[in-house]
Amino acid sequence: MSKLLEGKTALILGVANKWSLAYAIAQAFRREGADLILTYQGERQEQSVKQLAADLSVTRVVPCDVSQDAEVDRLAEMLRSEGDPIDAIVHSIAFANREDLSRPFVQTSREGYLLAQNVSSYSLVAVSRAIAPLMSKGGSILTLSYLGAVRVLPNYNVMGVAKAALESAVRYLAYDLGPSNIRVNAISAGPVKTASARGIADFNTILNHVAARSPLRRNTDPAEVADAAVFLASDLGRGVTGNVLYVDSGFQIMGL
Ligand code: IMJ
Repeated sequence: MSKLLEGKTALILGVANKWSLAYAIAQAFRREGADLILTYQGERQEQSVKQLAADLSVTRVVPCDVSQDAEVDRLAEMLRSEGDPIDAIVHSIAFANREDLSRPFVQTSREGYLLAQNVSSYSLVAVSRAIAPLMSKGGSILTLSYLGAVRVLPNYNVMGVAKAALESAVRYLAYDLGPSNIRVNAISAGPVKTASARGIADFNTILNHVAARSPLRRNTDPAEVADAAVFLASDLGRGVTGNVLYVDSGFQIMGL
């Protein structure tokens, strides 16, 4: 079978290290023949993301702090000047203050709430608005969510509210961009031990719980998330927009 993303160019935001879901997605997109552009946030990540890009034979690596409109605009301008249409965007970015992921949610400050919304939810709107004009052949925008958007998961707190807004933004963006044949979806991944899970209280307990109770009786492998991302970015996903696809060993269907 021919490669699913041959001839397509994808922008991937959120590769931080080799455990990142965005990195697994980048690997799968390369396997399927896509050209990639990776972004990183700040100088602290520059060298490590450039090394990962080299490992993927990706030459285009651009800084972009998605909380800064000017940086999002600069990214779009750079892509526009290269002239290549963009076919896919993968948004795999979230941030909340660490204290807000451990104290009771009711104690969330206005500042902490807005920070989580800004980086984890509004950034999808900002990136979509800036890059959609470059998706001249239509395209696929994908973001990453988590079950905490729709259920209460202890400690997920302000991130759950941000992911709820993110999933709603997926639907409104899908409606707005549908006439341009740009599809917008989320993958809600089961828990994976990435840098985003580091230091989260009882994370191993959560992994063990999912492995014991989910229909597939195991945890989510980043490669499974990545293959679903390939589907959504490819022509195979052409009828799917505004959706949240659970790639979670089936855990989400369980009551008790
Ligand atoms: C995060 C917090 C609490 C429970 C959690 C998570 N579970 C999972 C995560 C069960 C799977 C990871 N996740 C889905 C996230 O969206 C994490 C976001 C995040 C993580 C951190 C840690 C370091 C920090 N800020 C963060 N902001 C967002 O300082």
